[in-house]
Amino acid sequence: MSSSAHRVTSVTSGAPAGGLPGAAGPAGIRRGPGLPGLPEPDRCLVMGVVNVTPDSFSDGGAWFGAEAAIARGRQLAAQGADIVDVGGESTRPGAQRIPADEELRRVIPVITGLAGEDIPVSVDTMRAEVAAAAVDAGARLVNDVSGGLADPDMPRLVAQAGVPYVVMHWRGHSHQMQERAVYADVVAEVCEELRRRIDSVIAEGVDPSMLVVDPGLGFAKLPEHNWALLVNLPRLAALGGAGQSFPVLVGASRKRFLGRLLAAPDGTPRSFAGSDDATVAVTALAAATGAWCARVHEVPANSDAVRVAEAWRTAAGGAAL
Ligand code: PMM
Repeated sequence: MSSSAHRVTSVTSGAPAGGLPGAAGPAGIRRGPGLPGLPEPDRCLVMGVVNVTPDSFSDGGAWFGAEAAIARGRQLAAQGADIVDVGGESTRPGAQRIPADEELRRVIPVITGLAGEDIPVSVDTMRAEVAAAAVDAGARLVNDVSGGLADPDMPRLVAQAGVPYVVMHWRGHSHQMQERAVYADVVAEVCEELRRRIDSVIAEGVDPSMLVVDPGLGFAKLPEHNWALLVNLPRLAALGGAGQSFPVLVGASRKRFLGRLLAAPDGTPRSFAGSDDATVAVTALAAATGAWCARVHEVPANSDAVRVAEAWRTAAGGAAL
C-alpha cells in the first residue's frame, strides 16, 4: 500500500458535526480536512475497484469468487490504492438486480478479508442490509450509486453507523437508466437533484461532514452529459453552499463514453481495458481540479496521475487548472 494510505484520518478528528470540509475556490475545489477512518486527502485519493460479479460493467467475471477478489484487492492496495471498493451487484446498463442474500454472499467475505489486513474498504451497494453487514465486517465508507433512492433505509443506516457516505447522482436502476438520460441543462439538473438528495439524507440524520458527492458518470448520462459534468466538478462541490464544499468522487474508469471517444475510424468503440489510458487522463484533470477521489479499475498509472496533478495544483497555488 502507498505510504499515504497509512495516514488515516482519526474517527474523532473529522470536521465538526454540521460543518462541511473545505471551501470552493473560484476555479477549482479547495481540499478539506478529510473523512473519518479514511486516508488524509493531501492529494486526490485513488479508489481501486473490485467487482465481485460475473457480469460487471467493465471487468465482469475477472474477480468472481472470494479468494480471487481478496487477492485482487490486496494487489490494488499494494499498487497504491488508498481505498478498495468492493461491489457485488453489476450496474452496467440493462443489468437485472440480484437478491440481497446473493449480494451479501459475494461481498462480505471479501470485505472481511481485506479489512482484516487493515486495507481501507468501501462497499458499493444500494442496499441498507448489505451496507450494515459490510460496516460490521470492517467497511469504512458506504458507496451508494443511488444516493439513498434505491433503499429508503439506507440514509438512517449510514447515520447510525457514522461512516462517510457517497451520494451519487442517479435516476433509476440499470434497466431504465438509459431512457432517462434527458436533460435541458445537465449540470443544473444534476446539481439540483443531488442537492435534494443531500437535504434528504441530512434530514434523516447523516452528518454533512460525512458526505461525498459524485456526478454518476454514465448513469443516465450520454457522453456529452459526462463531459459537461466533468468540467463543472466545482459546482457539485459547492452544493454545500456558503462557500463550503463537499468532497467529489469521480468514476470515469473504463466507461463507455471513453470507449466512444477513442472509437476506431469505422466507429467500433475502444475496449474497456483499451480505455485505461484515457481514464488516467480524466483522473489527472479531475485531480488537478481538486477532486477528492478517483474510482479506477487499474491503479498504478492513476496513482502516478494524482501525484502529477497535485504538483500541478501546488504550483498553481492550490486552486486548480
Ligand atoms: N460506477 C460504477 C459502479 N460504482 N460508484 C461511484 N461512486 N461512482 C461511479 O461512477 C460508479 C460507482 C460502474 O462502473 P463499474 O461497473 O465498471 O465498476
